[in-house]
Amino acid sequence: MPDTAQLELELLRDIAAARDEASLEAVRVAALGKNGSITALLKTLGTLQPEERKAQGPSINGLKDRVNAALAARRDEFKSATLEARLNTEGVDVTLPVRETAAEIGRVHPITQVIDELTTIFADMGFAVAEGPDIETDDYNFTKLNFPQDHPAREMQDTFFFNPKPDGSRLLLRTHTSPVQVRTMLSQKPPIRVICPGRTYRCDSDQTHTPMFHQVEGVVIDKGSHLGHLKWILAEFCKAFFEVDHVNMRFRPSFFPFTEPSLEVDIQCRRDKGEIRFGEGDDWLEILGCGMVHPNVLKNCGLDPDAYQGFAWGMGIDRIAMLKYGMADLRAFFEADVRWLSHYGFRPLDLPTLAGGLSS
Ligand code: 2U9
Repeated sequence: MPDTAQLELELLRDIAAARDEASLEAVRVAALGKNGSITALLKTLGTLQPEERKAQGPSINGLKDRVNAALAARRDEFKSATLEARLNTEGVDVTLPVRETAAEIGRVHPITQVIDELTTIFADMGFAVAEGPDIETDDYNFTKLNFPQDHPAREMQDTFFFNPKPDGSRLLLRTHTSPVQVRTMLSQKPPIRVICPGRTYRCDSDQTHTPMFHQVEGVVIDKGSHLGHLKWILAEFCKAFFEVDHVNMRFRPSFFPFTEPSLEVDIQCRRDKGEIRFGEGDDWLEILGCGMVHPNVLKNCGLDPDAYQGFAWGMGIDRIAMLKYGMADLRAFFEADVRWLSHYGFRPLDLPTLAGGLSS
């Protein structure tokens, strides 16, 4: 009869002496592995007579169970010690500032911000936003807008044309967002109140012009719309956009093929050490053009000029963004410099609202 009690004593002592998981595993293999001491005893059971097996079986199996239990208990002790060590060394300083997530680090480009601000202001006055393609036909960009065939804007040096098609017609990159209003007037019945912000393109590049720039235009078509409505809308827009209680505006006669009469609008301002203040001062700053929609344009867009009249205006988004937020060079808008964007950009979660402030 094997001395299981002595073997158990030795194994329990080796288990208690194991200092880490690796040495504990060595004890397990020596006892319960393929050539282990307990495995060897279990193998002898099969060779014994039934009576002997009955006597030795419980003692050897009991030894195996107790050694397995001791191994598991020692393993748990190692796990607890490892956890304890980590808890002692890996402290969390809850006083550290919270790390910003990607959505908080990102910045909204000033042009996107200004488009959001414009949309908020005009939506409050009942305007919808209309969009259209950047690539346009000559007809929608020029002809329907009453540009004569020999108008200089139709020249290659002013407009980006695509190669002519076999029938001689040429597509182009829209030079203003006006074709969007043409499409709106052709597809909707008056009353119409839309603004059209978007990208526009002209062959021009210097400190104050880029070949791609942004415009917002607006149009109102109804039976009784007149210049008085236009003046009120523009004054309300300027006050809301420049976040001042009062603005003085000056309307000067001008000429555009698509409006008659046509006007250019200046707002009063004071230039003070590189800063501009609106609603005060002796200076005037041109900010937009406008007018009554030309009867030919109404006709070209399927409307009877004797029944309907409308007014429209247009302004450069990049320019009013520079005025409001004090950027000196237009080209920086399109250089994708993250340092510039982190300085001039806006927090994505601070959405402009009239109640909460447009730019706060
Ligand atoms: C339709 C009828 C009329 C849009 C208008 C202007 C005056 C204007 C310029 C301002 C600065 C463009 O970015 S800029 O160079 N625009 O002065 N735009 S009225 O008139 C329209 C448009 C569409 C069907």
